[in-house]
Amino acid sequence: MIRAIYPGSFDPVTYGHLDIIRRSSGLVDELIVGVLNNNAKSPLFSVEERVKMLDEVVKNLQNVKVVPFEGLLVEFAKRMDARMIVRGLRAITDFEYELQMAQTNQKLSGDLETVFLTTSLQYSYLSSTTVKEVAAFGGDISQFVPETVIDRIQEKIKRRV
Ligand code: COD
Repeated sequence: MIRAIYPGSFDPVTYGHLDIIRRSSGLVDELIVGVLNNNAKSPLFSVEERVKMLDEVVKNLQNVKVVPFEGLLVEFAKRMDARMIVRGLRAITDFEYELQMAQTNQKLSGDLETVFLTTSLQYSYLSSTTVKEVAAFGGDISQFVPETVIDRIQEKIKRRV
């Protein structure tokens, strides 16, 4: 039985994340999408909101579960009894951070492996940060995020102004 964790901020979930979730869930028995609860990062969405949006968009994937976590990823993986971490790689700029994180997690845990899926070409430019920026300036984000995210992001941005 292979249980993997796909951890992230998902602030908010984008089609790029969803693509990694779909593809990796086909490679393992169970995929846990781990949503970091870390207010130090000042997320646009609370962890409850991020989990809810993810739950809605993965509801058709039978072997995917969305679970919030706090603290170290290696501790979360231990609690979930998972020995594989899934991460997505876009450009070379992701690589340095991802390598450092994978090696740190391996050192801390001893047996946690990180598996990287390269981004699909059509999502290689996409990030939660750019989605928030486009939305803040009134741009169309419908090609970047699932429908459930669009209304919520616009509502948030209106309230922040
Ligand atoms: N195409 C493919 N992959 C993508 C795309 C895209 N368009 N967009 C994002 N991704 C990938 C990212 O590369 C990443 O692998 C994943 O999706 C999630 O992305 P984000 O931005 O939502 O999440 P991050 O990178 O902010 O998540 C960081 C963690 C929460 C995993 C990390 O901070 C963490 O583990 N924190 C817990 C504390 C800890 O253990 N720290 C020590 C580790 S060094």
